[in-house]
Amino acid sequence: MLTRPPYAPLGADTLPDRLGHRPELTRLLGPPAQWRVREVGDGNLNLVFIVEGRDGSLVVKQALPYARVVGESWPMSLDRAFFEYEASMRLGARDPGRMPTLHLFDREQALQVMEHLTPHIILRKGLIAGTRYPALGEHLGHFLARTLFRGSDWAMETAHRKADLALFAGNVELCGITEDLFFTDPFFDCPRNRHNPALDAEVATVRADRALKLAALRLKARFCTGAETLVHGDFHTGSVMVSEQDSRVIDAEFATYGPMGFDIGSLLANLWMAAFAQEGLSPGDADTRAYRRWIHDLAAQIWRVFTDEFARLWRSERTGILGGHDLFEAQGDRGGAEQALAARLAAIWHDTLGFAGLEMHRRVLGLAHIAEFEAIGDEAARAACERRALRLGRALAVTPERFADVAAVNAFAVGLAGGER
Ligand code: SR1
Ligand code: MG
Repeated sequence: MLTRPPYAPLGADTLPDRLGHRPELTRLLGPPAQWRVREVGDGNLNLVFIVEGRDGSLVVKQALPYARVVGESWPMSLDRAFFEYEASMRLGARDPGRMPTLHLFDREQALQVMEHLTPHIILRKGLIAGTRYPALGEHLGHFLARTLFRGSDWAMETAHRKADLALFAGNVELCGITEDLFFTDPFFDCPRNRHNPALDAEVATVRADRALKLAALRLKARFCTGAETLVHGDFHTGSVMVSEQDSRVIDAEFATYGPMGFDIGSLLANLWMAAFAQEGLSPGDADTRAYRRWIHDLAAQIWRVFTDEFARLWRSERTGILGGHDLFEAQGDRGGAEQALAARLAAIWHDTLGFAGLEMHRRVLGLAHIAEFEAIGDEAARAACERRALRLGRALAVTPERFADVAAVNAFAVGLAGGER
């Protein structure tokens, strides 16, 4: 009987020997003797290798049995590679062309071999560099609408949907990380937290802020109990890769059934934070303000494209458990279905604002910070940007009713940053 080797982490030096017999790689790369391997992972969890061969290049991603950002003291199940694979298949099918092509998944080795996206870079890095991406808003708005709608009770029939819910209920470890890191850690003195020392006063204020903590707990309840759809679960600007014309979504290992607004809020929060960071990265010039405006317009476009596409799908693909055609369209009452759509979008917007507010808190006060703020070398300048993120974040989480649309959030953000558009 052929025994499969037990899990072992790859290294740049061992990868050709370990994977050189797999046709999924040799077919695209050519002979392993000519492979050049670089480890390029800069995320919080996994190993990522770029493998270049005679005939092409590929990416190999492998989970480690611990969280890379902390080290072996934080053991972590390899199952996350399985959930990432399962989620990527679903998200990719719901919005074709937006996820990298997968060539191989090996559950035992917790590894995936996928398309090497080139000349793409991580969106976060593009935002730090001040690059504009003309197609990005449409791509991300569509991706959100299609994945969130098509994975929901409005689109899925009951047996398929329940089986899927049961499958992803197994992603307990990563879901637990989100529950802690997103909704709880930033609001108490958790040893995992870290923050800019110039923010000590703000940290004390946050931890004494009962209204904010109540909002955090309310939103945690939404996240834990609002299993509306299969969400990506970590949909920030580090999970998007971009070239001038293309946008791809990566890293779906945190996927879980959750509220639609979770992915949208995570993304918009990261855009609003990237806009705040501009002032610290290159203070005061007209280009900085113009680029900040571009980011704000991008946030507005994503929401607009999302709502338009969501409405289109609502009208054309609402065939799932919650479809409701018998109650409305079948009785000649299209207005009823439109009223339900408006209510759904209003609920998503409300959730989006709250989750965005908490994402801002955890990226300033929790374990996992963002490169946009970290790249601001001067502590006081960084604190000024982070403080604005905390102020906006609190307003979004505690008083979402103040913000009717993205324009209102953008205007509030501009006001915090000194007013000038
Ligand atoms: C220990 S994992 C920390 C964070 O990194 C991931 O990208 C997620 O955002 C997670 O919360
Ligand atoms: Mg990630």
